[in-house]
Amino acid sequence: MTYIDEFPTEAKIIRWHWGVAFAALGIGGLFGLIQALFRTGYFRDALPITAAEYYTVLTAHGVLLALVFTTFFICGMFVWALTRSFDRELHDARIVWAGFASMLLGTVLATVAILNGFAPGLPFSDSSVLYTFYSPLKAHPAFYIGAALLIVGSWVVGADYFLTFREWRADNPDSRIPLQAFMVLTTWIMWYLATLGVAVEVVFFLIPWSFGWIETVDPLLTRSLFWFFGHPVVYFWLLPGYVAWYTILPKLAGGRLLSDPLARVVFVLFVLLSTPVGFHHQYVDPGISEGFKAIAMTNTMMLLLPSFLTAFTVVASMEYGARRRGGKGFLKWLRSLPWGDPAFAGMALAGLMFAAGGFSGMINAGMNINYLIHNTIWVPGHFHLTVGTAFALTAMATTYWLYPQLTGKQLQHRTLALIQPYLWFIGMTLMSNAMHRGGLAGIPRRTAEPIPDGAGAAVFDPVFGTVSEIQLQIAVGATLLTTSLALFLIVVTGTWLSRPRAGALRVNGDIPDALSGPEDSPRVLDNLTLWAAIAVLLVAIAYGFPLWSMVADGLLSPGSAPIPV
Ligand code: CU1
Repeated sequence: MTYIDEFPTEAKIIRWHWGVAFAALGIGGLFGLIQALFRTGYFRDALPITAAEYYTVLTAHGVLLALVFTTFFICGMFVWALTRSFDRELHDARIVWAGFASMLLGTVLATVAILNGFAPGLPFSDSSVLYTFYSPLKAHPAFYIGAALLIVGSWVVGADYFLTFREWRADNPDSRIPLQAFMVLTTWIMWYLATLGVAVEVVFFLIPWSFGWIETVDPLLTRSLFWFFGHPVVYFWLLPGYVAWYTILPKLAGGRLLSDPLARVVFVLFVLLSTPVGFHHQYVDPGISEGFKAIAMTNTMMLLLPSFLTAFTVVASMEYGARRRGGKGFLKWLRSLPWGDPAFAGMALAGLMFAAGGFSGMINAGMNINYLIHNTIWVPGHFHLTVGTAFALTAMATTYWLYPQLTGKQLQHRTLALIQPYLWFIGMTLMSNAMHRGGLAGIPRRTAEPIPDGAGAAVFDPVFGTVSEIQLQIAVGATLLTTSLALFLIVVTGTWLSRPRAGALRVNGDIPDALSGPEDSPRVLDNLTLWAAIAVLLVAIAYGFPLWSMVADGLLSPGSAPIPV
């Protein structure tokens, strides 16, 4: 049975979520190309934007891709993972539709507010505050209300996940939570905890401030509340990628997941450690004690553990699949993997790039080495490997496999679908590598101006390459990435518009059991309340005192109390 036959309502819900996600992906991706060409100086004069509008384009790119595309894609994908693994319908589909409506309204409001930046004077203009929206940059209230509706909508969707879980639990009091459902629920526990920070920032400070109801806000406090959310949001992006790598990828490789218990441990570690780390984005902020920055650094480094466990488990599962397909040798088995399958190739290449992103992430997280790259183009170089590839490319690969099951249609333009992940891989290698090198040489992030050729030549050459070489690689990389994105959208649109084929050509959506199943792990792993409680406790330890010291001198005080030595 294909998913759509068994769960027609849910399949429709997912298609709508993904429709919005892919529209955001197309528009946001195009803005990315404009931005890359403008700031590297290629066709700068031919592009229809000014230096001021660069920040409108930058904000739209970040919001549409990092916040809108991700959230809609994930909310939809998790409906599939939950209902498939529970083998039951949603508790109440209307709840998810209500969440979807809220997210869509929020997206429209925020996008209009951002795009009005092209026409100063329109009622909603002046919202080029970037996707990291903290004070002192101030947007129109419509932007903040839009952001709030997007987040609240995702909470509502998640509520239905938990209601579905409760219903399933009542019918299966002694069963272990199926792995995919476990992953969905733990990710959402983390999401509820993480979004509290940004919700407080937006609802209590930024919205009243942008309406003029309060005159000042404390920039340090609102930044800290943003980054309370701003780090765990990267795991909100990453964990759905892990869901695909743990559950779909081993099957595509021709094998089975090596260990279900290890996968559970990984997700529990993310619940515990994702949030009490946000201060690693604020190493250069005054007003936060070094000790609390050091705690954040330690927790961040601990987060490497679940990612290393994932690398081990996923690669081992792929090797198992390759050997079952006849692969031999120490590394020769790699050749037996199905590199001609776009879904497999996309996920495997995304995983490979994520390893590189993990290494540059360690440098971001190191308290002293971070100073070298802070606010440089290294940082977007890093997160284009993580959210921009580990998540985005995995999402596209997942679509190649899952979309036919949601529509009863056959994937169209298979050749284009196969070229797409490789093109993404090449484009991202060029762009991200050049951004990392440029950042090391001191090129700042968030600037509209290209670096003049020859500037700081002594710093660049020969270690980092010349400025013009770095800018060229960024421009070529961004062009290849946008081409790859266009291929993806052609494949999906072509599939969407094609006629359904009865029976035959359908994808087998079953997911084989793990080699080592849940029965090999202690039951306490499934105690979601316990892990949520410990996570809250860790957040209280990491954030309680610093946040208290920020509000002790007055909630809206723009200054910060000096730290006693
Ligand atoms: Cu972070």
